[in-house]
Amino acid sequence: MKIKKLEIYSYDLPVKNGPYSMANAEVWTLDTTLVKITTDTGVVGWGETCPVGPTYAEAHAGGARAALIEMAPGLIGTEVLPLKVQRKMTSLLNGHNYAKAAIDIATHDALGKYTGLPVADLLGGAVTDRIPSYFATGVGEPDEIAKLASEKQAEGYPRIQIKVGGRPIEIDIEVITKVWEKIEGTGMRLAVDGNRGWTTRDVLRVSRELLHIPFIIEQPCNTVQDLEKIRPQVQHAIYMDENSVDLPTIIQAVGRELVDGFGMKVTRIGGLHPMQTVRDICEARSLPHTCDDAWGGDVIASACAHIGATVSPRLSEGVWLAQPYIQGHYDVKNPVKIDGGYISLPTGPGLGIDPDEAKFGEPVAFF
Ligand code: 0XW
Ligand code: MG
Repeated sequence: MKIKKLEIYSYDLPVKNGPYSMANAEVWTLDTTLVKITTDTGVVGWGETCPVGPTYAEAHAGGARAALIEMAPGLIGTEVLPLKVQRKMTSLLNGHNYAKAAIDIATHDALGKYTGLPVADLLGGAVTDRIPSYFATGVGEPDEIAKLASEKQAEGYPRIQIKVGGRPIEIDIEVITKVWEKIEGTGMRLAVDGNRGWTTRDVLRVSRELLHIPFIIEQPCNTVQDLEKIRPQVQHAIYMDENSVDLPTIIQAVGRELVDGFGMKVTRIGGLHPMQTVRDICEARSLPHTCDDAWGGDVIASACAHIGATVSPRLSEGVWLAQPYIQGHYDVKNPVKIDGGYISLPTGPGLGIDPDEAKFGEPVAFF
């Protein structure tokens, strides 16, 4: 089975109750990019990539489409097999993993539909059909975030991630303290995510003053060098998120014991094929990790659910979906959503969803 046609769509995803704020980014609306590949067998596959605005990572929506347009002509005729498609993409464009992810996801979807297998089976096999999620708050006032934490705990979420950074550190210390007062003893796990916004000085102070609270610190500072500097000085576990841009960086971080886990995004690493490698490296070293969306709709959400379902339960930090923050679904019959803090694995071959492509209008480019 070979790629016969490739269509690229741009779609404005409506964000509910915006803006969603992080230390270095505010999300009001989202420009997502969808890819549809049609094969010479008639089977189609869908992929998606949705950078969280232009300042969250080294990625933006226009860049995703430009990279896809660069690669598309060379991809026509490629066999619909994940490794072959990845190697072909490498031969056509250096870097731009977040754009390559959309093609990789569409490849898995088409291959699953062709073989009759769910994507989770192509990735080694699901260990659950009820995947834990986690709720991520925005940067907010301490009382407001503590109330939200209580509500999400009552809803059934096994984990909460609170956002910090970009404001006086005293407020961040207060928010962590107040959230813990609400969830202590409930079993809900706590992650504190700086999204690169803290200085190393801030991390040292937070960890020292809140030694009694068992949270993990996610991507507190901007660079790998910052993580190296704080690592021997803090007692809290540290996860890498935005710095884990490619497999060599991850291999180095794991080998040098720089971090205790990862906040991982399927799109940042280049799709489900490299994400599988991340999962296996983490399993070999007993490192917990997430399998996240970088926002987006049902296509990327389903891709994250499928890989998330294959993660060993003791290492699964959950699958984050943008769904609680966005309006509507591409597949209204089988939407991918979080219910009581967990996601049901879509059933059926491939990604298990059937996007209503009328929503996306005319493609912005086709090959
Ligand atoms: C909570 N997330 C997975 C969603 C936002 O895009 C950022 C992110 C994170 O952990 O940084
Ligand atoms: Mg993060």
